[in-house]
Amino acid sequence: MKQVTEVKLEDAIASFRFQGSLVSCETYGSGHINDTYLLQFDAADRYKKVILQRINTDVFSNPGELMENIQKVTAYLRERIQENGGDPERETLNIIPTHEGKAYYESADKECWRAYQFIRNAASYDQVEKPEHFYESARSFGNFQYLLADYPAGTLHETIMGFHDTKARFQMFLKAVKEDIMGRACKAQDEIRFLLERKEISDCFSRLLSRKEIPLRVTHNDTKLNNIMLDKSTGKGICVIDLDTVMPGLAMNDFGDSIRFGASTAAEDETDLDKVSCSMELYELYTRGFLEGCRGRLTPREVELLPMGAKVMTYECGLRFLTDYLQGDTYFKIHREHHNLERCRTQLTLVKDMEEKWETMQKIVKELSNNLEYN
Ligand code: ADP
Ligand code: GN1
Ligand code: MG
Repeated sequence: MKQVTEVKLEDAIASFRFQGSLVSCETYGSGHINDTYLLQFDAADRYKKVILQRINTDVFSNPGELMENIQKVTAYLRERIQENGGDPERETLNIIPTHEGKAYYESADKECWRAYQFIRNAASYDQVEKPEHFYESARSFGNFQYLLADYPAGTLHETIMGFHDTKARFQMFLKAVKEDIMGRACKAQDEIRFLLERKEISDCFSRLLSRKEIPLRVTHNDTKLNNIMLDKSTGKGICVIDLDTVMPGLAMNDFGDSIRFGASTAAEDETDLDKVSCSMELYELYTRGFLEGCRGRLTPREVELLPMGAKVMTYECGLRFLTDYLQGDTYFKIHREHHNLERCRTQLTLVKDMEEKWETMQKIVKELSNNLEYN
């Protein structure tokens, strides 16, 4: 992606129906994909703070379809939230239109921008600071499944083809190793071997899908802890954000991606691997919250496969970080030279740890699902 210049930013800001005059504009958040800005206006109205994002069009090649998905899903969520007596201004994303009434702005040089109302008095976390936060994120992601359970998944666009097709990701990884365009494969021999030895993890869900043992649902597909806003006063999960990857997917992957990120005892890019493990306390807490949030909408087979979702998503993320490292860091934003290799290493450490804790992980899901009144 090209750099955002001040001129581009000003042009984007001038294109939306913001009210008041701009007081400040700063880069915001720690996402790996889009460029996010927090804007402040001095108007005494509800758009006082605004989130402005440049959509990464290298990653999302069809921003029109992407925003159509987000418009449809947020409109649907708005109705469900209202029916349940909630506050749609805080409990789902609210798009601020352009002056022309469009959901996003496309500049002359084809850069795409969108804006959301800022969710007040809420925070997102890059790591679990309090276990309750993780539990709350689980309830919110589970509730997201619950609210969207009857949404016709086939009507949504696939914003990234084969996003969680782990089998296809494995093939891309093999290609990257073979081509080794940066000459970096020699630095990642152990990691490459680790992934090759566990190829069967990459096949698991595609096999079950083809046998129709598991359903395709509307899923979030990027269920990192920092994609949930928690109320600063009550600590309650209020809103699921970062809806770019909402599309047909697997419930186990939504569960699994949260575990991969949030149940880890260390940051995704921790370099001291002794600090990295999958906390069974956090895993149990998340499982409880997720099952409660889903309120019985998962099939018994899906519930049984939740631990597998954690392993698959962690393995897949390791594959993706390493593939990007081998291909010259063109996908994930990096902040130091071997960042993607370091990220890959934490993921593989987690996979190994999950293998060692496998029986416990299965037991926890079994016991909680037997005990919960919904399952
Ligand atoms: P990315 O795809 O790069 O991860 P996100 O959409 O997750 O981008 O946004 C990055 C961060 O910006 C989030 O983690 C969150 O802290 C903040 N953020 C995003 N949308 C909102 C919003 N509507 N209100 C308040 N904060 C937001
Ligand atoms: C990216 O955008 P962000 O930072 O929430 C990525 C996820 C990865 C994650 C790893 C669209 O998420 O798939 O799991 O980084 N999003 C996309 O941290 O590729
Ligand atoms: Mg995000």
